[in-house]
Amino acid sequence: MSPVWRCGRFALDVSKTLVMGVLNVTPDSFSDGGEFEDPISALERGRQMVAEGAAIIDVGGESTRPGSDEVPPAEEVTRVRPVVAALARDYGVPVSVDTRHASVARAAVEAGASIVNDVSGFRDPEMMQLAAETDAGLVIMHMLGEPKTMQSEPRYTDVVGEVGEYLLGRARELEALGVARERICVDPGIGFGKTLEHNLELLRRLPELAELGYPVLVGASRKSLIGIVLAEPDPKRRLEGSLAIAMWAAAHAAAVVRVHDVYETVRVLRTWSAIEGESA
Ligand code: HH2
Repeated sequence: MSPVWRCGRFALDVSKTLVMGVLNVTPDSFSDGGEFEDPISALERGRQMVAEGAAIIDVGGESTRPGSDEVPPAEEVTRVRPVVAALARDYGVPVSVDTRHASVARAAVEAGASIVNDVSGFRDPEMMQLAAETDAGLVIMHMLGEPKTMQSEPRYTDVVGEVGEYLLGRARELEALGVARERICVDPGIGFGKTLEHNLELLRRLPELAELGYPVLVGASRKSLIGIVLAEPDPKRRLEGSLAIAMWAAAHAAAVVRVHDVYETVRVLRTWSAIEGESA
């Protein structure tokens, strides 16, 4: 039987890597801030990503780039709710809400979101409670500290071991609250309180995270680790690095890749999948 990630009314087949398209309805996201801030351009971008082959659309109303300030939850709700509602109603793909705030997650799920993607890894008890009360899919992401300060000298003894332990611990806590195991997906949080070497090691040893027994999501698209490797300061010029990581992740057991450049990623993964011998 194919592995499944249960997200509300959707049962996603994660035997083949799925593409999650990023839709930031923010003025200040690190690579697409301000581009999709108004609901009309956000919906058009959502429609385009679905047409390009995105299996999930991830809507975010707060930038969590290094150094960012927290957005008041009421403002975040105003940004994400209309976009989540329209995408969920019109496009037939699961919509995910990228938030650290329980009130935002609740409003989004009520508006039709099928996934709660929490970059703070369900560290807020209210988020845990919300997870238990809904049937949404859940992304538990690892982040060391807070966006404001997470990149100031992050330290680990064994980054893969520590990240894996955190993710497993949180998954077990959610399960103890009654969350079905099949609803949980884990994410090492590339760039969230990690140096270049930490990020590369997490990618290199991705199969160890897959061995935790949950689908693994990788979000490295346009991130600064690529900027360092390619000496490319402009996030929009990091496509090749983003594609290389998406392909690496797909080849090393990632269930989902979270990307800005859906069209190119889908085509790379389709080609990869043809080599593997599956129907693309
Ligand atoms: N990365 C970002 C935001 N949300 N969610 C998951 N699960 N994994 C990630 O790696 C991840 C995430 C940061 O990227 P982006 O949304 O493009 O930028 P910003 O936080 O500036 O809006």
